[in-house]
Amino acid sequence: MFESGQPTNPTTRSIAELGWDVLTRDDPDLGALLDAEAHYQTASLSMVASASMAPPSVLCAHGTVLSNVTAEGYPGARYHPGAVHFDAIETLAVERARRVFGAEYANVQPHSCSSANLAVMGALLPRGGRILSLDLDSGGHLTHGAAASVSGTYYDVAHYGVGPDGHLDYGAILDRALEHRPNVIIAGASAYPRWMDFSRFRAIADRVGAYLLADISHIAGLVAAGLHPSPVDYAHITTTSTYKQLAGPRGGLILLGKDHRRTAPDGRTELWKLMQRAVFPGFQGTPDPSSIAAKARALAIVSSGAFQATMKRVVDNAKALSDELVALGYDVLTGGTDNHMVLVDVRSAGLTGIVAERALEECGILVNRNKIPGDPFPPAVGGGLRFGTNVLAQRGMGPFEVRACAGIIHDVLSGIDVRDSSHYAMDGALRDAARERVKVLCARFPLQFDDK
Ligand code: DSN
Repeated sequence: MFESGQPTNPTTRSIAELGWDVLTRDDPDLGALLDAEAHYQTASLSMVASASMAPPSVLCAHGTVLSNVTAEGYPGARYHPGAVHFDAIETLAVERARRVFGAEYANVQPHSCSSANLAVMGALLPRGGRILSLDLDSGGHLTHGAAASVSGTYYDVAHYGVGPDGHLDYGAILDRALEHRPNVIIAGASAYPRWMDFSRFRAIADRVGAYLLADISHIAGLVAAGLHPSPVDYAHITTTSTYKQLAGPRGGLILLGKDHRRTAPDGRTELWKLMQRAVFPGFQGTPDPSSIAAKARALAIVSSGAFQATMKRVVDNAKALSDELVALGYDVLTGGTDNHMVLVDVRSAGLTGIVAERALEECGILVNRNKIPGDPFPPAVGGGLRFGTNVLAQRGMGPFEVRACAGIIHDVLSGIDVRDSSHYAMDGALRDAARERVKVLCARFPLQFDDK
């Protein structure tokens, strides 16, 4: 496997160091692209709400010899030999996930939160079973029963939306639940800037005899830091992705709280056992050991005081961004935010989501277009923009810098010449000035790509 002259018994550390040299030597094209990506991330202001920057030790844990381990099953009950160290690593990840979220049970094997959600639904619902979830235009997620997702074709899905003020209306959700009689209610969003009241969701679920699934992918860091109420003891099952606010690898978790021993729909199996089987062998074969090691590392970082401070800055920054955008005349949905996310209806500024997204990207600011409640545009265009403050906070920026970002964003969006719903023109001087301001901010708050 190693070139002659290279160590024959390398330590993990030397494999990591050797790996980069071998890659750039043997595949300079790929090496150059990876280098270019690192520079691009350093020089861009990422305000994509689902993004975070994985710390170097998480990236390191993800790129190790564990990639060579094949081990279906769970620790102590594998279908392949040679899992002694991987067993210990998966056990560590499970223990850390349980501790971070105060959970009774954790499954760290899902390849993503999408797979976790599908495993949960597949285990709890019969074919054609009924789901009630937030609709896509109101901030829901594809895997919560959207028509384009397998979850929307296998199950009978009804949606709740948001009220005229953009907030969830729990009375209306109860009415929808009484009407649709779902087997599973999903509380979760990918574009909702306010707290979710999981206790009220649970009361609604209990009223109609449904299981409650909370998908906290976007807010998992805030939940872990105690800055958003936790669903773990309200929902029967909680899922999350690990690469968003947890700043870990691509992957998912399934967490169970006080209902972990409650019986599943068959009336016999305990929920935690159902989840074990649902992930493996139900929806996945071999787990990804590298990803599980990186989850273990990310969850250790999530337990630290530094992570808590970052999450506080995430929320402070989002509030500052929202206030500044409102002051600049933008239509901020719900008038503000409780989490890391700010949603703006850009139509009143004479824009569409795609035009605004592309104009900002041209200047080094990454924000994604989003559907908004009552949106007349298709998803590829969108009437809204979704901002997030995870990465700005990770870079060490605070409200002062975030207000500066809002100023650059406003100068770009108010300076472009909009041609139609998808096209615009930008003056070169405007672009150069914005890029220079982005460059200066990014240089003052660099991303950390080493362990110093
Ligand atoms: N769900 C998508 C988002 O919120 O951006 C990506 O995971």
